[in-house]
Amino acid sequence: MKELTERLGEANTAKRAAPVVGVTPAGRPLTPLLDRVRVPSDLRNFSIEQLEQLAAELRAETVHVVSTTGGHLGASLGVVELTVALHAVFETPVDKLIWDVGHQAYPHKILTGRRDRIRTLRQAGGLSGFTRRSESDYDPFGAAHSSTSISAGLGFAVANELNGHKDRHVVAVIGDGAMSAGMAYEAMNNAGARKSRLIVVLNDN
Ligand SMILES: Cc1ncc(C[n+]2csc(CCOP(=O)(O)OP(=O)(O)O)c2C)c(N)n1
Ligand SMILES: [Mg+2]
Repeated sequence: MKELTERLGEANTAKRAAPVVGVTPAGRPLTPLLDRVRVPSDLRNFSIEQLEQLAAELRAETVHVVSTTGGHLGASLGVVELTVALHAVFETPVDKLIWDVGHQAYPHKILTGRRDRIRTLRQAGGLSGFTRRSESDYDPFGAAHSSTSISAGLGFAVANELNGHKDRHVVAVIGDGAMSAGMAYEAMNNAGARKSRLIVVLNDN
């Protein structure tokens, strides 16, 4: 994980042209790298350049999907690179990744075995517009209500402590809006007092 983190740091400072995504005559994005990813372990040996290209394809696919289903487009677009990076660095689903609310999880769903059903998003009988435990092992916590991710993550972190899983990670991703709620502060207080092994990403968009 350390090595990849360093490589991601280098990528941040590298000056390269933004990746370009082609389209088919029917207007569908051309996604050669995304087509190779069914689950996150498929992208973990990609180079930084490939991960950047993958993110561009994932963004194009998300826009194409939401243009037919509707839904929380902006929140998902804002976490495309973050989604790729988290799944590349952490060993999901053993490491737990918790999206606050879950309305920004469309790219996460595309990368976690649900791309074949992604055009059923928010349709009757289709994929949920939020994370949902019954849908995937990669959704450890279902929400739709905001500001619960830190306390949920703390629950997983304490479970790891009790089970002796010292090397497992728990990551909660929470937005600036969700972070303004009392529940999030209560959870931070609780996690801080316990000195729990928990990573919280503030998505200050
Ligand atoms: C308890 C609760 N109140 C209100 C909502 C409606 N809601 C859904 S997303 C959202 C905004 C979240 O903003 P932020 O956390 O900054 O995430 P962003 O969309 O900016 O990524 C709100 C208020 C909700 N899901 N749950
Ligand atoms: Mg926000």
